[in-house]
Amino acid sequence: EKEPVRVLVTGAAGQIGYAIVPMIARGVMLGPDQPVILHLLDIEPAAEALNGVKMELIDAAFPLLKGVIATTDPIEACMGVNIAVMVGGFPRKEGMERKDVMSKNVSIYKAQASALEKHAAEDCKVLVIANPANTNALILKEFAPSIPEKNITCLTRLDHNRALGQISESLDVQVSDVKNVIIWGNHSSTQYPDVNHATVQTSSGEKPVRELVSDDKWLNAEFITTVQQRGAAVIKARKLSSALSAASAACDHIRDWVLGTPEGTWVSMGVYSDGSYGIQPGLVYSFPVTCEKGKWSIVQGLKIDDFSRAKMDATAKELVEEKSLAYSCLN
Ligand code: NAX
Repeated sequence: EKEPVRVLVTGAAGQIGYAIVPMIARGVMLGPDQPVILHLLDIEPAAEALNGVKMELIDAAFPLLKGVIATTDPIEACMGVNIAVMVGGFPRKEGMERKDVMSKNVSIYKAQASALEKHAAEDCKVLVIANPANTNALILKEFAPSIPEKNITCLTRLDHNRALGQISESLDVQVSDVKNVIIWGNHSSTQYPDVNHATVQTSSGEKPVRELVSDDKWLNAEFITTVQQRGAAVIKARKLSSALSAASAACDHIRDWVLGTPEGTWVSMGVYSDGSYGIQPGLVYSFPVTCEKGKWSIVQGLKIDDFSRAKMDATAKELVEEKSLAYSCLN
C-alpha cells in the first residue's frame, strides 16, 4: 500500500470544506488507491463545528482515510503537509470597503505563508481558493519565499468547468466531449472565458466550438457574461455561494496537477506569470496549462485575436490594481 499523502484544508468548517473533505477521503482528489491523512484548520469561533466535521469523517469509515487532525493552530495544521488547499479567508460583508477585506486577507495569507514555509513537506503543492484568490496566492508566494513559485496556484478551474458546462448545455452534447476552453486572468467578473480554441468530440471527429455554435453573438456576449456571473447566479438561487462545484473543481485542479492532464487536453489554472502572452510577470494569472509528472506548463503559441487581447489585458489590469491594494495593506 502507498504511503498516505497529507492534505491540508483550511476553512474546513465552512461550506466548501464540508463538501471537499469527503471527496478527498474517497480518493476523488488523489486517486482511488492513494491513502490520505486530512489536516483540517479553522479559527477558534468555528472550533466546535470543525470537531463535528472530524466526527463525521470518522463515522463515514472511509477506507482511504488514515487519520484526521482538526486544529485551530496553523503550525500543527501545516506540519508535514504535501498538499495545501487554502479555503479559509475573510469574506466581503455588506458595506465593507475592498481595502478592508483585502487587509484582513493579506494578514491571514501572510501568517499562513510562513506556517507553510516552515512546516509543510518539501515540494508541498498549494491551491488557494479563498477570494481574492489570485491575490491571496500572490501574497502567499511573497511571504513563503522558499516555496518554489511553481508550487503556488489559485483556483480558476470552477470557471473553466462552468464554461464547459455552458457549451455542453447550449449544444446539447456531453460535457465530457467538450474541451480546451480557457479562463484567462482573475477569478472575478473580469475573467475572460475564451472558446476560440475549444472543441467538441462528435461522431465525425473533433470540431471547433466556433464551427458548431452558429450564433457568434451568443459566444461573444451572453456566454461570457453567464460564466463571469455564474457565482452570483448560484448565490441568488441558493442564498449561499457555490460549494459542491467549487470543491469538485478543486479536486480536478489537484488531480490533474499531480497525475497529469490527458493527451491533447489543457485546463485553466491561476499560476505565477512568466510573461507568456504578454502578461506581466509578478501576477498570479489564469492560463491554459498542461500537467505532467507533477508540473504544470503554460500552453504556448495560441493565436490571440484583438477581441481576446483586449479582454486579457483588462483582467490583467484588475490584477495589477489588486496587487497594489494588497501591497498598500502591508504598510
Ligand atoms: P465559508 O464562510 O462557509 O467558510 C470559510 C471558513 O474559513 C469558515 O469556517 C471560517 O471560520 C474559516 N476561516 C476564516 N478565517 C480563517 C483563517 N484565518 N484560517 C482558517 N480558517 C479560516 O466560505 P465558503 O463558502 O467555504 O468559501 C470559502 C472561500 O472560497 C471564500 O473566500 C469564497 O469567496 C471562495 N470561493 C472561491 C471560488 C473560486 O473559484 N476560487 C469559488 C467558490 C468560493 O466562492
